[in-house]
Amino acid sequence: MIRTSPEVQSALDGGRPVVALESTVLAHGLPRPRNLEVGRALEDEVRGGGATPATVGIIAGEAKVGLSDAEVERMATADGVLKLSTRDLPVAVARGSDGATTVAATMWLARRAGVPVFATGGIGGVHRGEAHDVSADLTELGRTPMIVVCAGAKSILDLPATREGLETAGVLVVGWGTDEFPAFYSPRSGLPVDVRADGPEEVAALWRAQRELAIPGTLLLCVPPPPEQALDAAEIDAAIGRALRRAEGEGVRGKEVTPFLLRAVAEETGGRSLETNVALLRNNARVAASVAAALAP
Ligand code: PSU
Ligand code: MN
Repeated sequence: MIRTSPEVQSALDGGRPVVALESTVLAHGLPRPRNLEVGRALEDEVRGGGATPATVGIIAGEAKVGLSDAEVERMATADGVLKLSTRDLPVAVARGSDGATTVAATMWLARRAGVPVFATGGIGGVHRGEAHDVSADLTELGRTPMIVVCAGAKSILDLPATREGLETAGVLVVGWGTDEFPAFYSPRSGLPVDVRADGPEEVAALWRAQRELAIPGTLLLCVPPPPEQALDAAEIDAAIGRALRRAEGEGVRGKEVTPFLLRAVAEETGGRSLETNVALLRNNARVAASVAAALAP
């Protein structure tokens, strides 16, 4: 049911480092045509770090770990690509549809293909407001042993509640050279990580211990956005406030909320949040490649 590309399979068989990448950020999280450029750039960053990229997605009902360049292009340009969390994977498979995988669904497929390291932008979490909109990313992070490299959770979310949700789910939250949980567009949230790691070897040691103890949850490696590209916390907060009011005014619900807010925040910051988003995605792909290399025998 899950097809691993020959290039990815040969890297795995040879014990060489592989980094999984998600496709929802391409299909639904970034505007065209930037999304395709970023999809390719992330693969290049992984290769530059000496690892093999494995972009994950569903093409015509087939779950793939390691999309070809033409398939990455299809994710970024085709109309009607579904946004799939883990629960939605059977729908795309049964109907023969194209689907982009969120953090949760990417983890599900990458894990089963034997890829332990995954780079993304920000994880889903608890949305602000009283709607009890909680991303299924949190559930998946609690039950799938992987190293997920991210810039924390997007500040469009309720960050204190998301941080608590990670704890309840049993996720080990590790700060990459920081003691603070990053806030995606800016490096600081005022919330703590569980442990700090300075360099890939320290991450690898934590991962090995976690595996030896057979703890099911994720090691969530939280990397602050590159300082030159980070946005001022007050400025981004104001932009998010305006974006949230627009979402409420337009009655946006369910899986549309995250893509809508990402778009609205980019508009409200005159495109600057988009540059931050791209910079941290690339940075996370580089960090993930270094961690995958440290795990390779
Ligand atoms: N982070 C980004 N851009 C994105 C997402 C995260 O920088 O597009 C996506 C991820 O795929 C994540 C999803 O899993 O948003 C969360 O969506 P939801 O809140 O509907 O669970
Ligand atoms: Mn949601």
